[in-house]
Amino acid sequence: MPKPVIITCAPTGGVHTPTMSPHLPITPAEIADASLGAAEAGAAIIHLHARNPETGRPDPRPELFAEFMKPIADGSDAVMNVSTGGGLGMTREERLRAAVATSPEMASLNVGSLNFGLFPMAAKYDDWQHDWEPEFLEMTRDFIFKNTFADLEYIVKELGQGHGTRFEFECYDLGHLYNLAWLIDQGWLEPPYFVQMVFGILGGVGADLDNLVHLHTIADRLFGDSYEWSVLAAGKHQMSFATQAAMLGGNLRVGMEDSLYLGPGQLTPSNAAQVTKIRGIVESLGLQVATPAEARERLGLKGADRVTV
Ligand code: KMH
Ligand code: ZN
Repeated sequence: MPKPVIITCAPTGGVHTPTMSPHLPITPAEIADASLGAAEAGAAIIHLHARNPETGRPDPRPELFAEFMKPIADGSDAVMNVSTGGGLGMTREERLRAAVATSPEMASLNVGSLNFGLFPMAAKYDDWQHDWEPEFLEMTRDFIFKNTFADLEYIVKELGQGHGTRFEFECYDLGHLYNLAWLIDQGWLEPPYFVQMVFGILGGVGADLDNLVHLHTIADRLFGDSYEWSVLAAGKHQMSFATQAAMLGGNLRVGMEDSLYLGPGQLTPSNAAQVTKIRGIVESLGLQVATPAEARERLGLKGADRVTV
């Protein structure tokens, strides 16, 4: 029997900006509603970022996370996964603040440095809601998303060993799988490892099915049966890559962090709509969707009762 598919939903992220969609969750109340809707639709894991409620800019303040994590915990049993990627341009300390404050079951860990080019999106809009939006996107023309070995060691020790938090290892290219293997070799991590393969970021590996198959082959070789794998693809590739991951026996991530669309040219009205769509595809393939309890067991999570909300 194939394993049930673990759906992660990332409802807002730090990539898109408010001008791009009127449906992008911004305030803590909106992020809480979006998360609860996604959980209700079938997401077992919710990958969380915060935004400034007035401007929509990615914001590291733990008090903002607390404002949506409490209602999510009260209203669902979904696993909360706190981003340590934050918003491009934040310091390492800023990126870690919310996870250190909340001690979550899961946190993202970006397993290598890369160019992270958002600037092509700036050309698509000319009537911005906020001045920071085009500046933020243009800044990425000369920006490296820094995740050095020192950063990785720091985060793994601080959050993993310090808080019992387990990681969504975000791998944007083949070398990142080897970076993760190196971290494991140091004895700093315990299996199972949850590898999130990321396709279609300008600076990372392209959204090409051959790449997905190759990364999966190499991950199998490096991590054997000690890992669970999941796939996300940015923009128009989101649904097709999520579908391909499910067909190949993997897990998947959707959400407005990675795509604002439900179909070609159609802005998604909500995160729940994306989860509902991919759930329908998964079930039509004869596969089941994992519950949060199943995800917790398979990923070896410490339990929602050990999160500070
Ligand atoms: N939007 C993803 C491609 C993080 O939060 O740590 C990047 C991401 C990073 O999810
Ligand atoms: Zn994220």
